[in-house]
Amino acid sequence: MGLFLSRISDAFAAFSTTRPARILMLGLDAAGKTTILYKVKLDENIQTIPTIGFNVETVSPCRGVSFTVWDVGGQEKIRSLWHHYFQGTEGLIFVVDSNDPERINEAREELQGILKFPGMSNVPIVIIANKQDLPNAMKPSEIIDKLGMNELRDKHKWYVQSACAITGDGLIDAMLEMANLVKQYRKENK
Ligand SMILES: Nc1nc2c(ncn2[C@@H]2O[C@H](COP(=O)(O)OP(=O)(O)OP(=O)(O)O)[C@@H](O)[C@H]2O)c(=O)[nH]1
Ligand SMILES: [Mg+2]
Repeated sequence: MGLFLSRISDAFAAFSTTRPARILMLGLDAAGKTTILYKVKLDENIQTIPTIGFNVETVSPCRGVSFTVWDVGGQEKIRSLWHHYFQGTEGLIFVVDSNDPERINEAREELQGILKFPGMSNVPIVIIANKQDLPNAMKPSEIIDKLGMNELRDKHKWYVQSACAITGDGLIDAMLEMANLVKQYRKENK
């Protein structure tokens, strides 16, 4: 079986008989979270406005996989509300604007802050390195380094996926990777 097919069938086995996984999608304002949510849900590019509260949608990125994705606004003044969404989270999608090197340290601090909360201390993480269509976008390897991902290896399974929410490139791969990580997380935390 090809790698792609085997990943899909693993994901299928994880969710076909179980409840949707609760996935929390966070990241700095304008990283592209809401654009990603509706591209995956509707395969449409919607005109977004900054999210003040949250959006929640059930998405099925492939047959047999079902996620309840919570997309919470990332503006600085409302990041203090993020923790209200942590309980029961089985996977964190952290979206980064790869074209915003000035704020990559801020993204790192926010990510590290999230992971300090007890309920989030071992959740699997998929980093979406978004906006790869822009010419100066940082490459995934640079983002791994700047976010300090290698220091998280003891506690978290993680994966970094480059993506463009406008075309949809990389989004399904990110969701399938999340499905596989959630499957392992559920097994280990039964
Ligand atoms: N060029 C490019 N622009 C993108 C991409 N993804 C999102 N955008 C744009 O980035 C802007 C912000 O996107 P949103 O999806 O609203 O960002 P958000 O993370 O939900 O922001 P908050 O709700 O404030 O937390 C919008 O103008 C999007 O069209 C991408 O991959 N490439
Ligand atoms: Mg938003």
